[in-house]
Amino acid sequence: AVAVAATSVVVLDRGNNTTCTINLHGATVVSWRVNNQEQLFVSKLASFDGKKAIRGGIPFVFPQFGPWSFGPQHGFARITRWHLDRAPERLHNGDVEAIFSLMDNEFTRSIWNYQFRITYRLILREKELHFHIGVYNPSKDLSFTFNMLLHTYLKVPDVRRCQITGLQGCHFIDKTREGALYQEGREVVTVNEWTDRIYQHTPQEHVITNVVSGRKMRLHKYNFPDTVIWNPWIDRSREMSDFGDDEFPNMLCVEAGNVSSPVILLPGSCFEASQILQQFKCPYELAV
Ligand code: TA6
Repeated sequence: AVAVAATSVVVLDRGNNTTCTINLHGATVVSWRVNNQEQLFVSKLASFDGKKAIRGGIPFVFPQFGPWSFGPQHGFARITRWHLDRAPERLHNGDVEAIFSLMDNEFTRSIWNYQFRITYRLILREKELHFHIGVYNPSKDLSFTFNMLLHTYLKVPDVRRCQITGLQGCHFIDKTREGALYQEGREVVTVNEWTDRIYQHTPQEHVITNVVSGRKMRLHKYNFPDTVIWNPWIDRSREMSDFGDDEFPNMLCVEAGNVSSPVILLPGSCFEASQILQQFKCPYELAV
């Protein structure tokens, strides 16, 4: 137990070069390797000093998405130390599972005075990473509302070659155009400029093409009705001290969350949401 208390990093190792690494700071997944290929982007300038969110991987956004008059942008979960409830263990089917939790503490209550408990279960499968989240309200009489989002930074060879499906017809808030509301007309969305959009009530599945080693990434989500697409491009890259000026071509944020309408959690109730990331080759792709 002492060893665990000392460490900040938990590794799930499924064997044959399939691993997942979580930093207890923000329960941030900082690495997911499939056949020893890294699937996630982490900036070379990311800070791991526990003072700010890790720039990359999959930060856990809760209870607020975006600017917050009560506290830090994107809430406190991604800058708070989580607890390892269950160390990595192999399941009967060969998957590896670990369970993390975060509950209210002096720091969170100083910002947002509600009791809560989040359980975060990660399961590493052969070419998949599963995220199961439960948010529980232990209060006898107080409800609270929250946003929640997995801020996934995908690693890509060149973002200009990526296509994102599953957004056509959805309305989106465009933060590059003063938050105006538009409707997506394209069957596949591409990113060729600063992009910062909150797509609302999106389908449960997106496919992102041309991720690492030219493969595709399927993002399946449950109870996460919205999808944020973000790439800072060159000018906003320069505004971030923990993001290299030349890094924007190699990342694409596709973020499943509850953003456009906060979740209302009644006393004694629980909210569950999950995401599955699955890396796959095009079925008709020639075996190279
Ligand atoms: O998810 C997109 C976004 O809301 C962008 O507006 C940008 O601010 C990004 O999050 C990163 O935010 P951060 O607080 O991590 O710098």
